[in-house]
Amino acid sequence: MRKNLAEFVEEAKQGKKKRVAVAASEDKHVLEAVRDAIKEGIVEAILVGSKAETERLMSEIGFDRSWAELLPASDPVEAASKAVGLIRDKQADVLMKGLVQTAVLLKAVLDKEKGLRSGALLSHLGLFQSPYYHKLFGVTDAGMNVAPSFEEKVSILTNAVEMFHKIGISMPKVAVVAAVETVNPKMDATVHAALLTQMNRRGQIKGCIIDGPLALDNAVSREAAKHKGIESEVAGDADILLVPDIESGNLIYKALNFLGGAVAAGVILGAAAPIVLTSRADSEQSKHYSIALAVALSRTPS
Ligand code: COD
Repeated sequence: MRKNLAEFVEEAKQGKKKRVAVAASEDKHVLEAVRDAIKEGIVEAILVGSKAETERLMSEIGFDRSWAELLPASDPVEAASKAVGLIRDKQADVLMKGLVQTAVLLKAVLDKEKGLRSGALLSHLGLFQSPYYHKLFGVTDAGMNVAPSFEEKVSILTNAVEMFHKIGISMPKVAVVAAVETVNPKMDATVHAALLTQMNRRGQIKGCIIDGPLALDNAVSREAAKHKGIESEVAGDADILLVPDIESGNLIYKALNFLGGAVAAGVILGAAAPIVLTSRADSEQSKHYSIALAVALSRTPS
């Protein structure tokens, strides 16, 4: 059971280097994270973006120009398209978001002809390390699917469970979180949670243990669950929190980072290659861990 995201860095050091293509590389935190990953021997990098600004930032942070390949792009849209192209042409293994809006990068990824669709729904997962929890846990989807339908939640959950299998958790516990822990027909999130739980019990969704609806406190604290009289294998020991929508997910994500002393690695799952997707405000450390996680995932293709 992993407790620290740094374990992915140590593991990545043991294997073969992967190539990262950065879309819109003119971002200081992103360049610092890539610089560190290069120094550690985890990755090689192709930096796609404004050449002048990327070179200026590289010299500011002690990132030797000879350590990475630079591919000029005139704006973030072109940078996203070129970086995606590098993955499609198998010149890179991992895509990373730089100074480009999430939606712009994701549109390039979803492009029907030139994108990285695999047939699956793409979704975001933030893998968190919190000082108040006994193991790493995932929050999904806090970054891509805005208001997922029930069917889309099944796909988001499947992506997350497959990712946990890849990182060595064979039977992850999934808490489908909502505002309350009882089913209220007026709250779709609670109805969806109950359906997912029953589908899991009947063997329609395998490879994980699902319980929900659970309020966030019941999902992460056995005491809180006991207090409410909830008997659940998942309560207090969840590996994955499946959230109702991007708003609730993003609020959990930011609250953990800015008020909860947590750090996260963020990736998009379900595409032809892992995509490092952290928010601009995330720390250099978070971007660094995200690269290491993406490297781990690219070593174990589905
Ligand atoms: N997986 C696979 N295919 C998808 C997905 C997905 N998650 N989302 C859309 N598609 C396909 C659709 O089936 C369709 O064929 C095509 O892509 C376009 O679909 P639209 O019109 O619904 O999607 P877009 O291009 O308008 O928007 C897709 C985004 C991912 C850009 C959009 O959902 C978005 O802006 N998400 C939020 C991103 C964001 O701002 N995150 C920051 C929060 S931190």
